[in-house]
Amino acid sequence: MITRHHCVSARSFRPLWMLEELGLPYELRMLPFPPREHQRAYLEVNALGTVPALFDGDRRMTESAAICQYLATRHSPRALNVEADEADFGAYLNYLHFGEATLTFPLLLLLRYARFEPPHRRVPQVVDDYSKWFLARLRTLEPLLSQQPFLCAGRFTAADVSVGYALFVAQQLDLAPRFTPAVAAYWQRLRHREGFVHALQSQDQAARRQGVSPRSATEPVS
Ligand SMILES: N[C@@H](CCC(=O)N[C@@H](CS)C(=O)NCC(=O)O)C(=O)O
Repeated sequence: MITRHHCVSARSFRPLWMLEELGLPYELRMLPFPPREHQRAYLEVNALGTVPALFDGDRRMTESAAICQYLATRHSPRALNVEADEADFGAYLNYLHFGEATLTFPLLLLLRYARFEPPHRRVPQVVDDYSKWFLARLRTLEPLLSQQPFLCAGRFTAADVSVGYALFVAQQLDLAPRFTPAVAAYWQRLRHREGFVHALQSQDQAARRQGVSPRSATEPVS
C-alpha cells in the first residue's frame, strides 16, 4: 500500500492526481499547511518539512515530479509513462521537469509575496514581475498545444500531470484569464478529467475526516 503525506492542493497534489488516474489504492495522511509550523512531528517523516512524502513499502520519495515518474514507470508503461524507445521520450522527461522546475517556481514567489507573508511584507512589484515571468514561460506551450491535445506522445501522460498542477496553482492565483487560447483549452481538458476531479474530492474528504482544514494551501493566510 502506498502512503502519502499531503496538504490540500500543495505540490503533493501531483502524486494524488497520478494515483487517481492509475486507480491505485493509497492511504492519505493529511497535514495542516505548512507542516513545519503546525505539525512539527512531520519533520521526523521529512526533515525538509515539505510535502509530498510518499512511502511505497520502505521506499521514500519527496519530489513531486520524480514521484509522478516513479508511479508512471512502475504502474503505467506506454500509457501515463513514455518509454525510452518511444520518439517522445526526451520531450516527456523535459515537460515532466518543466512543470516543476520552470513553471511552478515563479508561482511560489507569487504565493509568498501576495498571500503568505503578513500584509506589511507583501511586495506587489514581485507579484507583478513574476506573474509576467510565469506567463511568458507558459506562452512557449501555445504553438505545441495549438497542434495537439497533450504535451507529448499523442496521449495524456505524467508530464501533463506535472504541468497541469502548475496551471491549477496559476488558476488559484487568478492568472487563468491571462492564459493564451490553446493553453486555456488544454487546462479545461485537464481539469475535467475524472482523475483530477476525484483527486480534489479525495483530499477534501480526507481532510474533513482527519480534522484538517480543507482550505487550499494556496489560499491567503488571514
Ligand atoms: N520540489 C518539491 C517542492 C516541495 C515543496 O516545497 N512543497 C511545498 C508545498 S507546495 C511545501 O511543503 N512547503 C512547506 C514548507 O516549505 O515549509 C516538489 O516538487 O515536491
